[in-house]
Amino acid sequence: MTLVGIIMGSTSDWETMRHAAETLDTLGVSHETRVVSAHRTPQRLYDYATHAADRGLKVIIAGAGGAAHLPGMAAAMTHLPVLGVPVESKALKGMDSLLSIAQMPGGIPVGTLAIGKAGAINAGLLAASILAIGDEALTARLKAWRTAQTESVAELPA
Ligand code: RP5
Repeated sequence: MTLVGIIMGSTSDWETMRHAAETLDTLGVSHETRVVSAHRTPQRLYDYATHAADRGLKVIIAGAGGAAHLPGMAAAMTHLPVLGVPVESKALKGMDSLLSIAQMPGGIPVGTLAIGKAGAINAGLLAASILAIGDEALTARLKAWRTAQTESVAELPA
């Protein structure tokens, strides 16, 4: 069963959002990817968000750049946790995306990550942490990933 849905507003977001997918691949978490634009394909967004839980998805990762209402609109239509990734926009370097995704009025939360690649990687890690609550094997893989990261840090700068 697919556990994580990764949605994004445009194919141009994939260069950022692929890091969420690759992180989930590394941790052995099943996921799917879809281009779902809030303003260009609103019906696709409605169908995806309203059926996500019924289809067995547990977490949604939503990335968007310009007009970054996608994560908030998805969150409005599902009770599943939605993790938002602000994609770096051309005009404002992603600050507009960050503020739009983070500043949800109280009532509909979007767990907002950092702008760009770091945010996409952390969205994958956070989705895995959420799923690991009920999954001992995934917990072990997540801990091993962190141990490997720790061991990869050199003691000397050069
Ligand atoms: C948003 O506008 C997308 O999330 C993307 O970040 C941005 C630009 O989209 P394209 O014009 O590259 O399709 O909807």
